[in-house]
Amino acid sequence: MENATVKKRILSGIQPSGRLHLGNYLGPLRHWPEMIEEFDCYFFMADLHTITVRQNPADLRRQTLTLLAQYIACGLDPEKCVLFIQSHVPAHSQLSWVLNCYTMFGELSRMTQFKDKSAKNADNINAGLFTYPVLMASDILIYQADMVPVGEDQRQHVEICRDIANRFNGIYGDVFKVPEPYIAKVGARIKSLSAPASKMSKSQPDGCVFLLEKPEDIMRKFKRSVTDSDTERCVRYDPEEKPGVSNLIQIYASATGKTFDEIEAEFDGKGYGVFKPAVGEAVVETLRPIREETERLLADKAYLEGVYRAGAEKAAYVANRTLSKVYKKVGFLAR
Ligand code: ATP
Ligand code: LTN
Repeated sequence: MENATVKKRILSGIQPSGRLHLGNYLGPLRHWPEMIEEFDCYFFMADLHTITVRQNPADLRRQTLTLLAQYIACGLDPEKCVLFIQSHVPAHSQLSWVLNCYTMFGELSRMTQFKDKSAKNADNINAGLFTYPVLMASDILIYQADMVPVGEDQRQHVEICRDIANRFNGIYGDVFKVPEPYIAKVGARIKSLSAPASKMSKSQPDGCVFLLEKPEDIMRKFKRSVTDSDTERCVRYDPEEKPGVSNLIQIYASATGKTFDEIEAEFDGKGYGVFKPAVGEAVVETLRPIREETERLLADKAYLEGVYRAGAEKAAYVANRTLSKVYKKVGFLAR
């Protein structure tokens, strides 16, 4: 048995669709390294998902390798978890076709991300954008994952994955493990620094802090960050009345491990002019070792190739077992 140690299995991925930002880091990625000691972990670069929006091929290749280097730089030791590139394991796409036939048009039409992304890409509402959640369900179910650590915006995708798994299991018996989302309490929805009503996202670069950004640029973004127009001007966590300040408190809490109460006490009577650069400094110091290690790893392409080749092999072994079981259940004749 490949999973003789009854460790629970964790799986997650991020699209190599651009530069990794502080939301991606503080939401899901920061929590992954803690998991590799205790669980059987699979983390991948979701390149298949990325082409639902048109990409420049050379950029996509570079971004995929950079994302792998960043995974490792954040603490994902390839000796302790499986790191791979989604398109290197064809079983994801193969399962996805099967699960497309067990997913309803109506349920895909209701997905928030589909509605948002089709509004943003009105000239390219392709079928891949529509069936994106089925591919994501396949990513998860093919590894029989127990838990999926993601940011809050991915909760609905894990829910539909559970629905698809339950539907399939209802017809064919217990083929798939039904996964749980794992969404951190602090940091699961980091907001834009320039528009704290919306989530931090690479499509709004001025309010977005990128992991590989220079310290001076990060500091500038924090110093200019939008705080709230209330007269109180104090550092207090209140997401309704003070969304800008509350977002900075969340970021500071995630970067330093301090509680909201400790942060309020630390900046009591000090005002935003002291608070904003302090958050910037904390982020710069958190990201510095990650940036330096990413740059070092990117200079060693042979090492990175070795990591993703070995990862694909381990991942494919597990994935193909589930795929064979599914093919058998639905009635495909064995070769
Ligand atoms: P886009 O900018 O196109 O919306 P993205 O930045 O959200 O993309 P994804 O690849 O979709 O990037 O997300 C990768 C992971 O980061 C997911 O688990 C997602 O939930 C999480 N994530 C993304 N943005 C944030 C955010 N602002 N706060 C917390 N987690 C986030
Ligand atoms: N849709 C995810 C990326 C993703 C993913 C997955 C996350 C693709 N497949 C499987 C967890 C499990 C996103 O972050 N946009």
